[in-house]
Amino acid sequence: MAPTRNKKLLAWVEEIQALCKPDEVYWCDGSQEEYDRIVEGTVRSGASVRVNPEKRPNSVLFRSAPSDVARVEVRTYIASRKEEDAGPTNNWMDPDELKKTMRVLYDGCMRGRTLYVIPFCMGPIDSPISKIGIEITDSPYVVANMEIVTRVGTKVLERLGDDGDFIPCLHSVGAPLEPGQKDVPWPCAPMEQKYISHFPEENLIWSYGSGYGGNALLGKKCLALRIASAMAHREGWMAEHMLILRFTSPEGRQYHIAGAFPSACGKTNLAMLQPTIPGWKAECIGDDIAWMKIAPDGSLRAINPESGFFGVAPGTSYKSNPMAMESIRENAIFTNCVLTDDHDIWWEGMDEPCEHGIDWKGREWTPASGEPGANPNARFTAPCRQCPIICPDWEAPDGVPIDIFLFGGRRTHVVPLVTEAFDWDHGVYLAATAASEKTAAALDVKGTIRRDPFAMHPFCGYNMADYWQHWFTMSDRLGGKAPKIFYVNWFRKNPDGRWLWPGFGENSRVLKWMCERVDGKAEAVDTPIGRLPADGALELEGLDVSAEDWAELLRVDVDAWKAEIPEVEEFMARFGDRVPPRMRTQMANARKRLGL
Ligand code: O2Y
Ligand code: MN
Repeated sequence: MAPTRNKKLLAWVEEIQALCKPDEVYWCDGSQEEYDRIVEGTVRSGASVRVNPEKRPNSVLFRSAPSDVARVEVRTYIASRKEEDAGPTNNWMDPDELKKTMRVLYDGCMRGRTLYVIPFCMGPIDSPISKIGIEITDSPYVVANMEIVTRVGTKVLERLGDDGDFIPCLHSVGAPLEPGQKDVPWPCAPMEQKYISHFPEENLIWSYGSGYGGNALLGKKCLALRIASAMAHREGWMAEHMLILRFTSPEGRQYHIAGAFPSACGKTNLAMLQPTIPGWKAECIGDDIAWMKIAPDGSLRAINPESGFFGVAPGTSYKSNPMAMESIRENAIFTNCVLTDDHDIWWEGMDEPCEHGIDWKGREWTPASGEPGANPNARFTAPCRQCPIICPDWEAPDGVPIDIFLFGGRRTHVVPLVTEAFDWDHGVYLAATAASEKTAAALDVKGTIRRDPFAMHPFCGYNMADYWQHWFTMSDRLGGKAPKIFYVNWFRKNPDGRWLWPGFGENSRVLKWMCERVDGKAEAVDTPIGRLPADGALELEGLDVSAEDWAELLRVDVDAWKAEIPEVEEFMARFGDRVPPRMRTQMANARKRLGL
């Protein structure tokens, strides 16, 4: 029997059951017993392998189909009534047409499978900022992951009550089973049948054909960013692709920083930063998404809507991110990693080499195999509570007050280590023109540099130009309580291709300068692109960075910036007359300051 009397929910589950025709329906209660049972089921069916419990208790490894390893942006749709409301950065389809196409696919798609109903809450159960979603899926992998990255089960149905509203999220791997047909370890549909569809005007998500990450764990990118960004635009709050961290000075002053970086740019590493500067402390609140609302006192308060990390595995090590490594010591799900001979997991960039194992495609692997053992977008899923530096307030229902917005990207040239925006509008321009070099998180992005405004290019559920206007409007409402805006680039190289900045814990030096700027305690100099640290203002003591490298890290190559202007303007032109007048003013100011 269904564990709810919520009429909308009961009617929706009945409708989807009739459409998808599963063998059975299961309502998730979110208990540990349930998680263990579902994971054990995947081990027994051959969908996952248990990791050596003596090394990593209660953890499993999944290997996906080789064609289903990342978000697929070409198959991701924003289906608003008018095409211009989706804007040029989104794939658009008419909602009726898209539903017609997808209904045919959904018809009978869960035959031979169980339909799981996952009631989930994005944000702490007791937070006024949180939202409830219900994911229907036929994938036990999705159930197990959702139980880590969101709050699931009975407590959510209690908050929902008999009349509460929720965001329906329908997911199927798109691989029905004929009677007697044996399942494969990772069922999914061919690329041309995959659809990751969003209906922002009716707060609805339909995903079909992929079982992987952002395509399938619908609370994450689909709800908490694409649908939530459209809701936030309508309702006057913010849903952002941002980490949240607390940075505390030796005197005990707390600063809260929200930072947006494109996928796979070291966001999780920064969220779990261990400062090298004496006396400063960093605590993680979230590594991927921030929801922010203006509080009655006028401050902007942020929550992490998630309860778990879904981090990029390759490159994560005790050297690059010891806190992430500690977070995955137990109760973790691994996807597309190497299984070592002693049944632990491994990936490229881990501290110790691996001499032999089974690769992410299930084949014997050695370093001589000529291919990476782990997929470049291999992932770990682990509860936030397992991070040793999780902030004691990470689940505070009213969130934390944001002092600083940080934007950035991976740029080997041109962009200095840190730039402070002249003011909010200039900060919006810097964030809107942010760019990064290509990553592995999305399968289908071509070219080496991609403009990724606010790191929201793949995740803004409406016209990006209207999103910029929303940022301008928010500053009018925040007034003097608006956070300061900075832009960072940890990845600059010298002409010989050597990294100039050590990064990792040393990034704390840059954060300290920002905090001191907030308090008016550190000097900056004006340049044509923004304010940069004045000589001696950013603490470098004890750091092995030569004077020459430091000068290069902060060098403003006016000619290189000038050279980017036509491409920036071309990018902006794609949005036609939706570009906000305040953005046009910023574009004109940028030209003028460069002497164009
Ligand atoms: O490949 C995927 O489906 C996951 S993408 C992802 C996962 C966690 C955090 N961020 C991202 C992203 O693409 O920004
Ligand atoms: Mn992300």
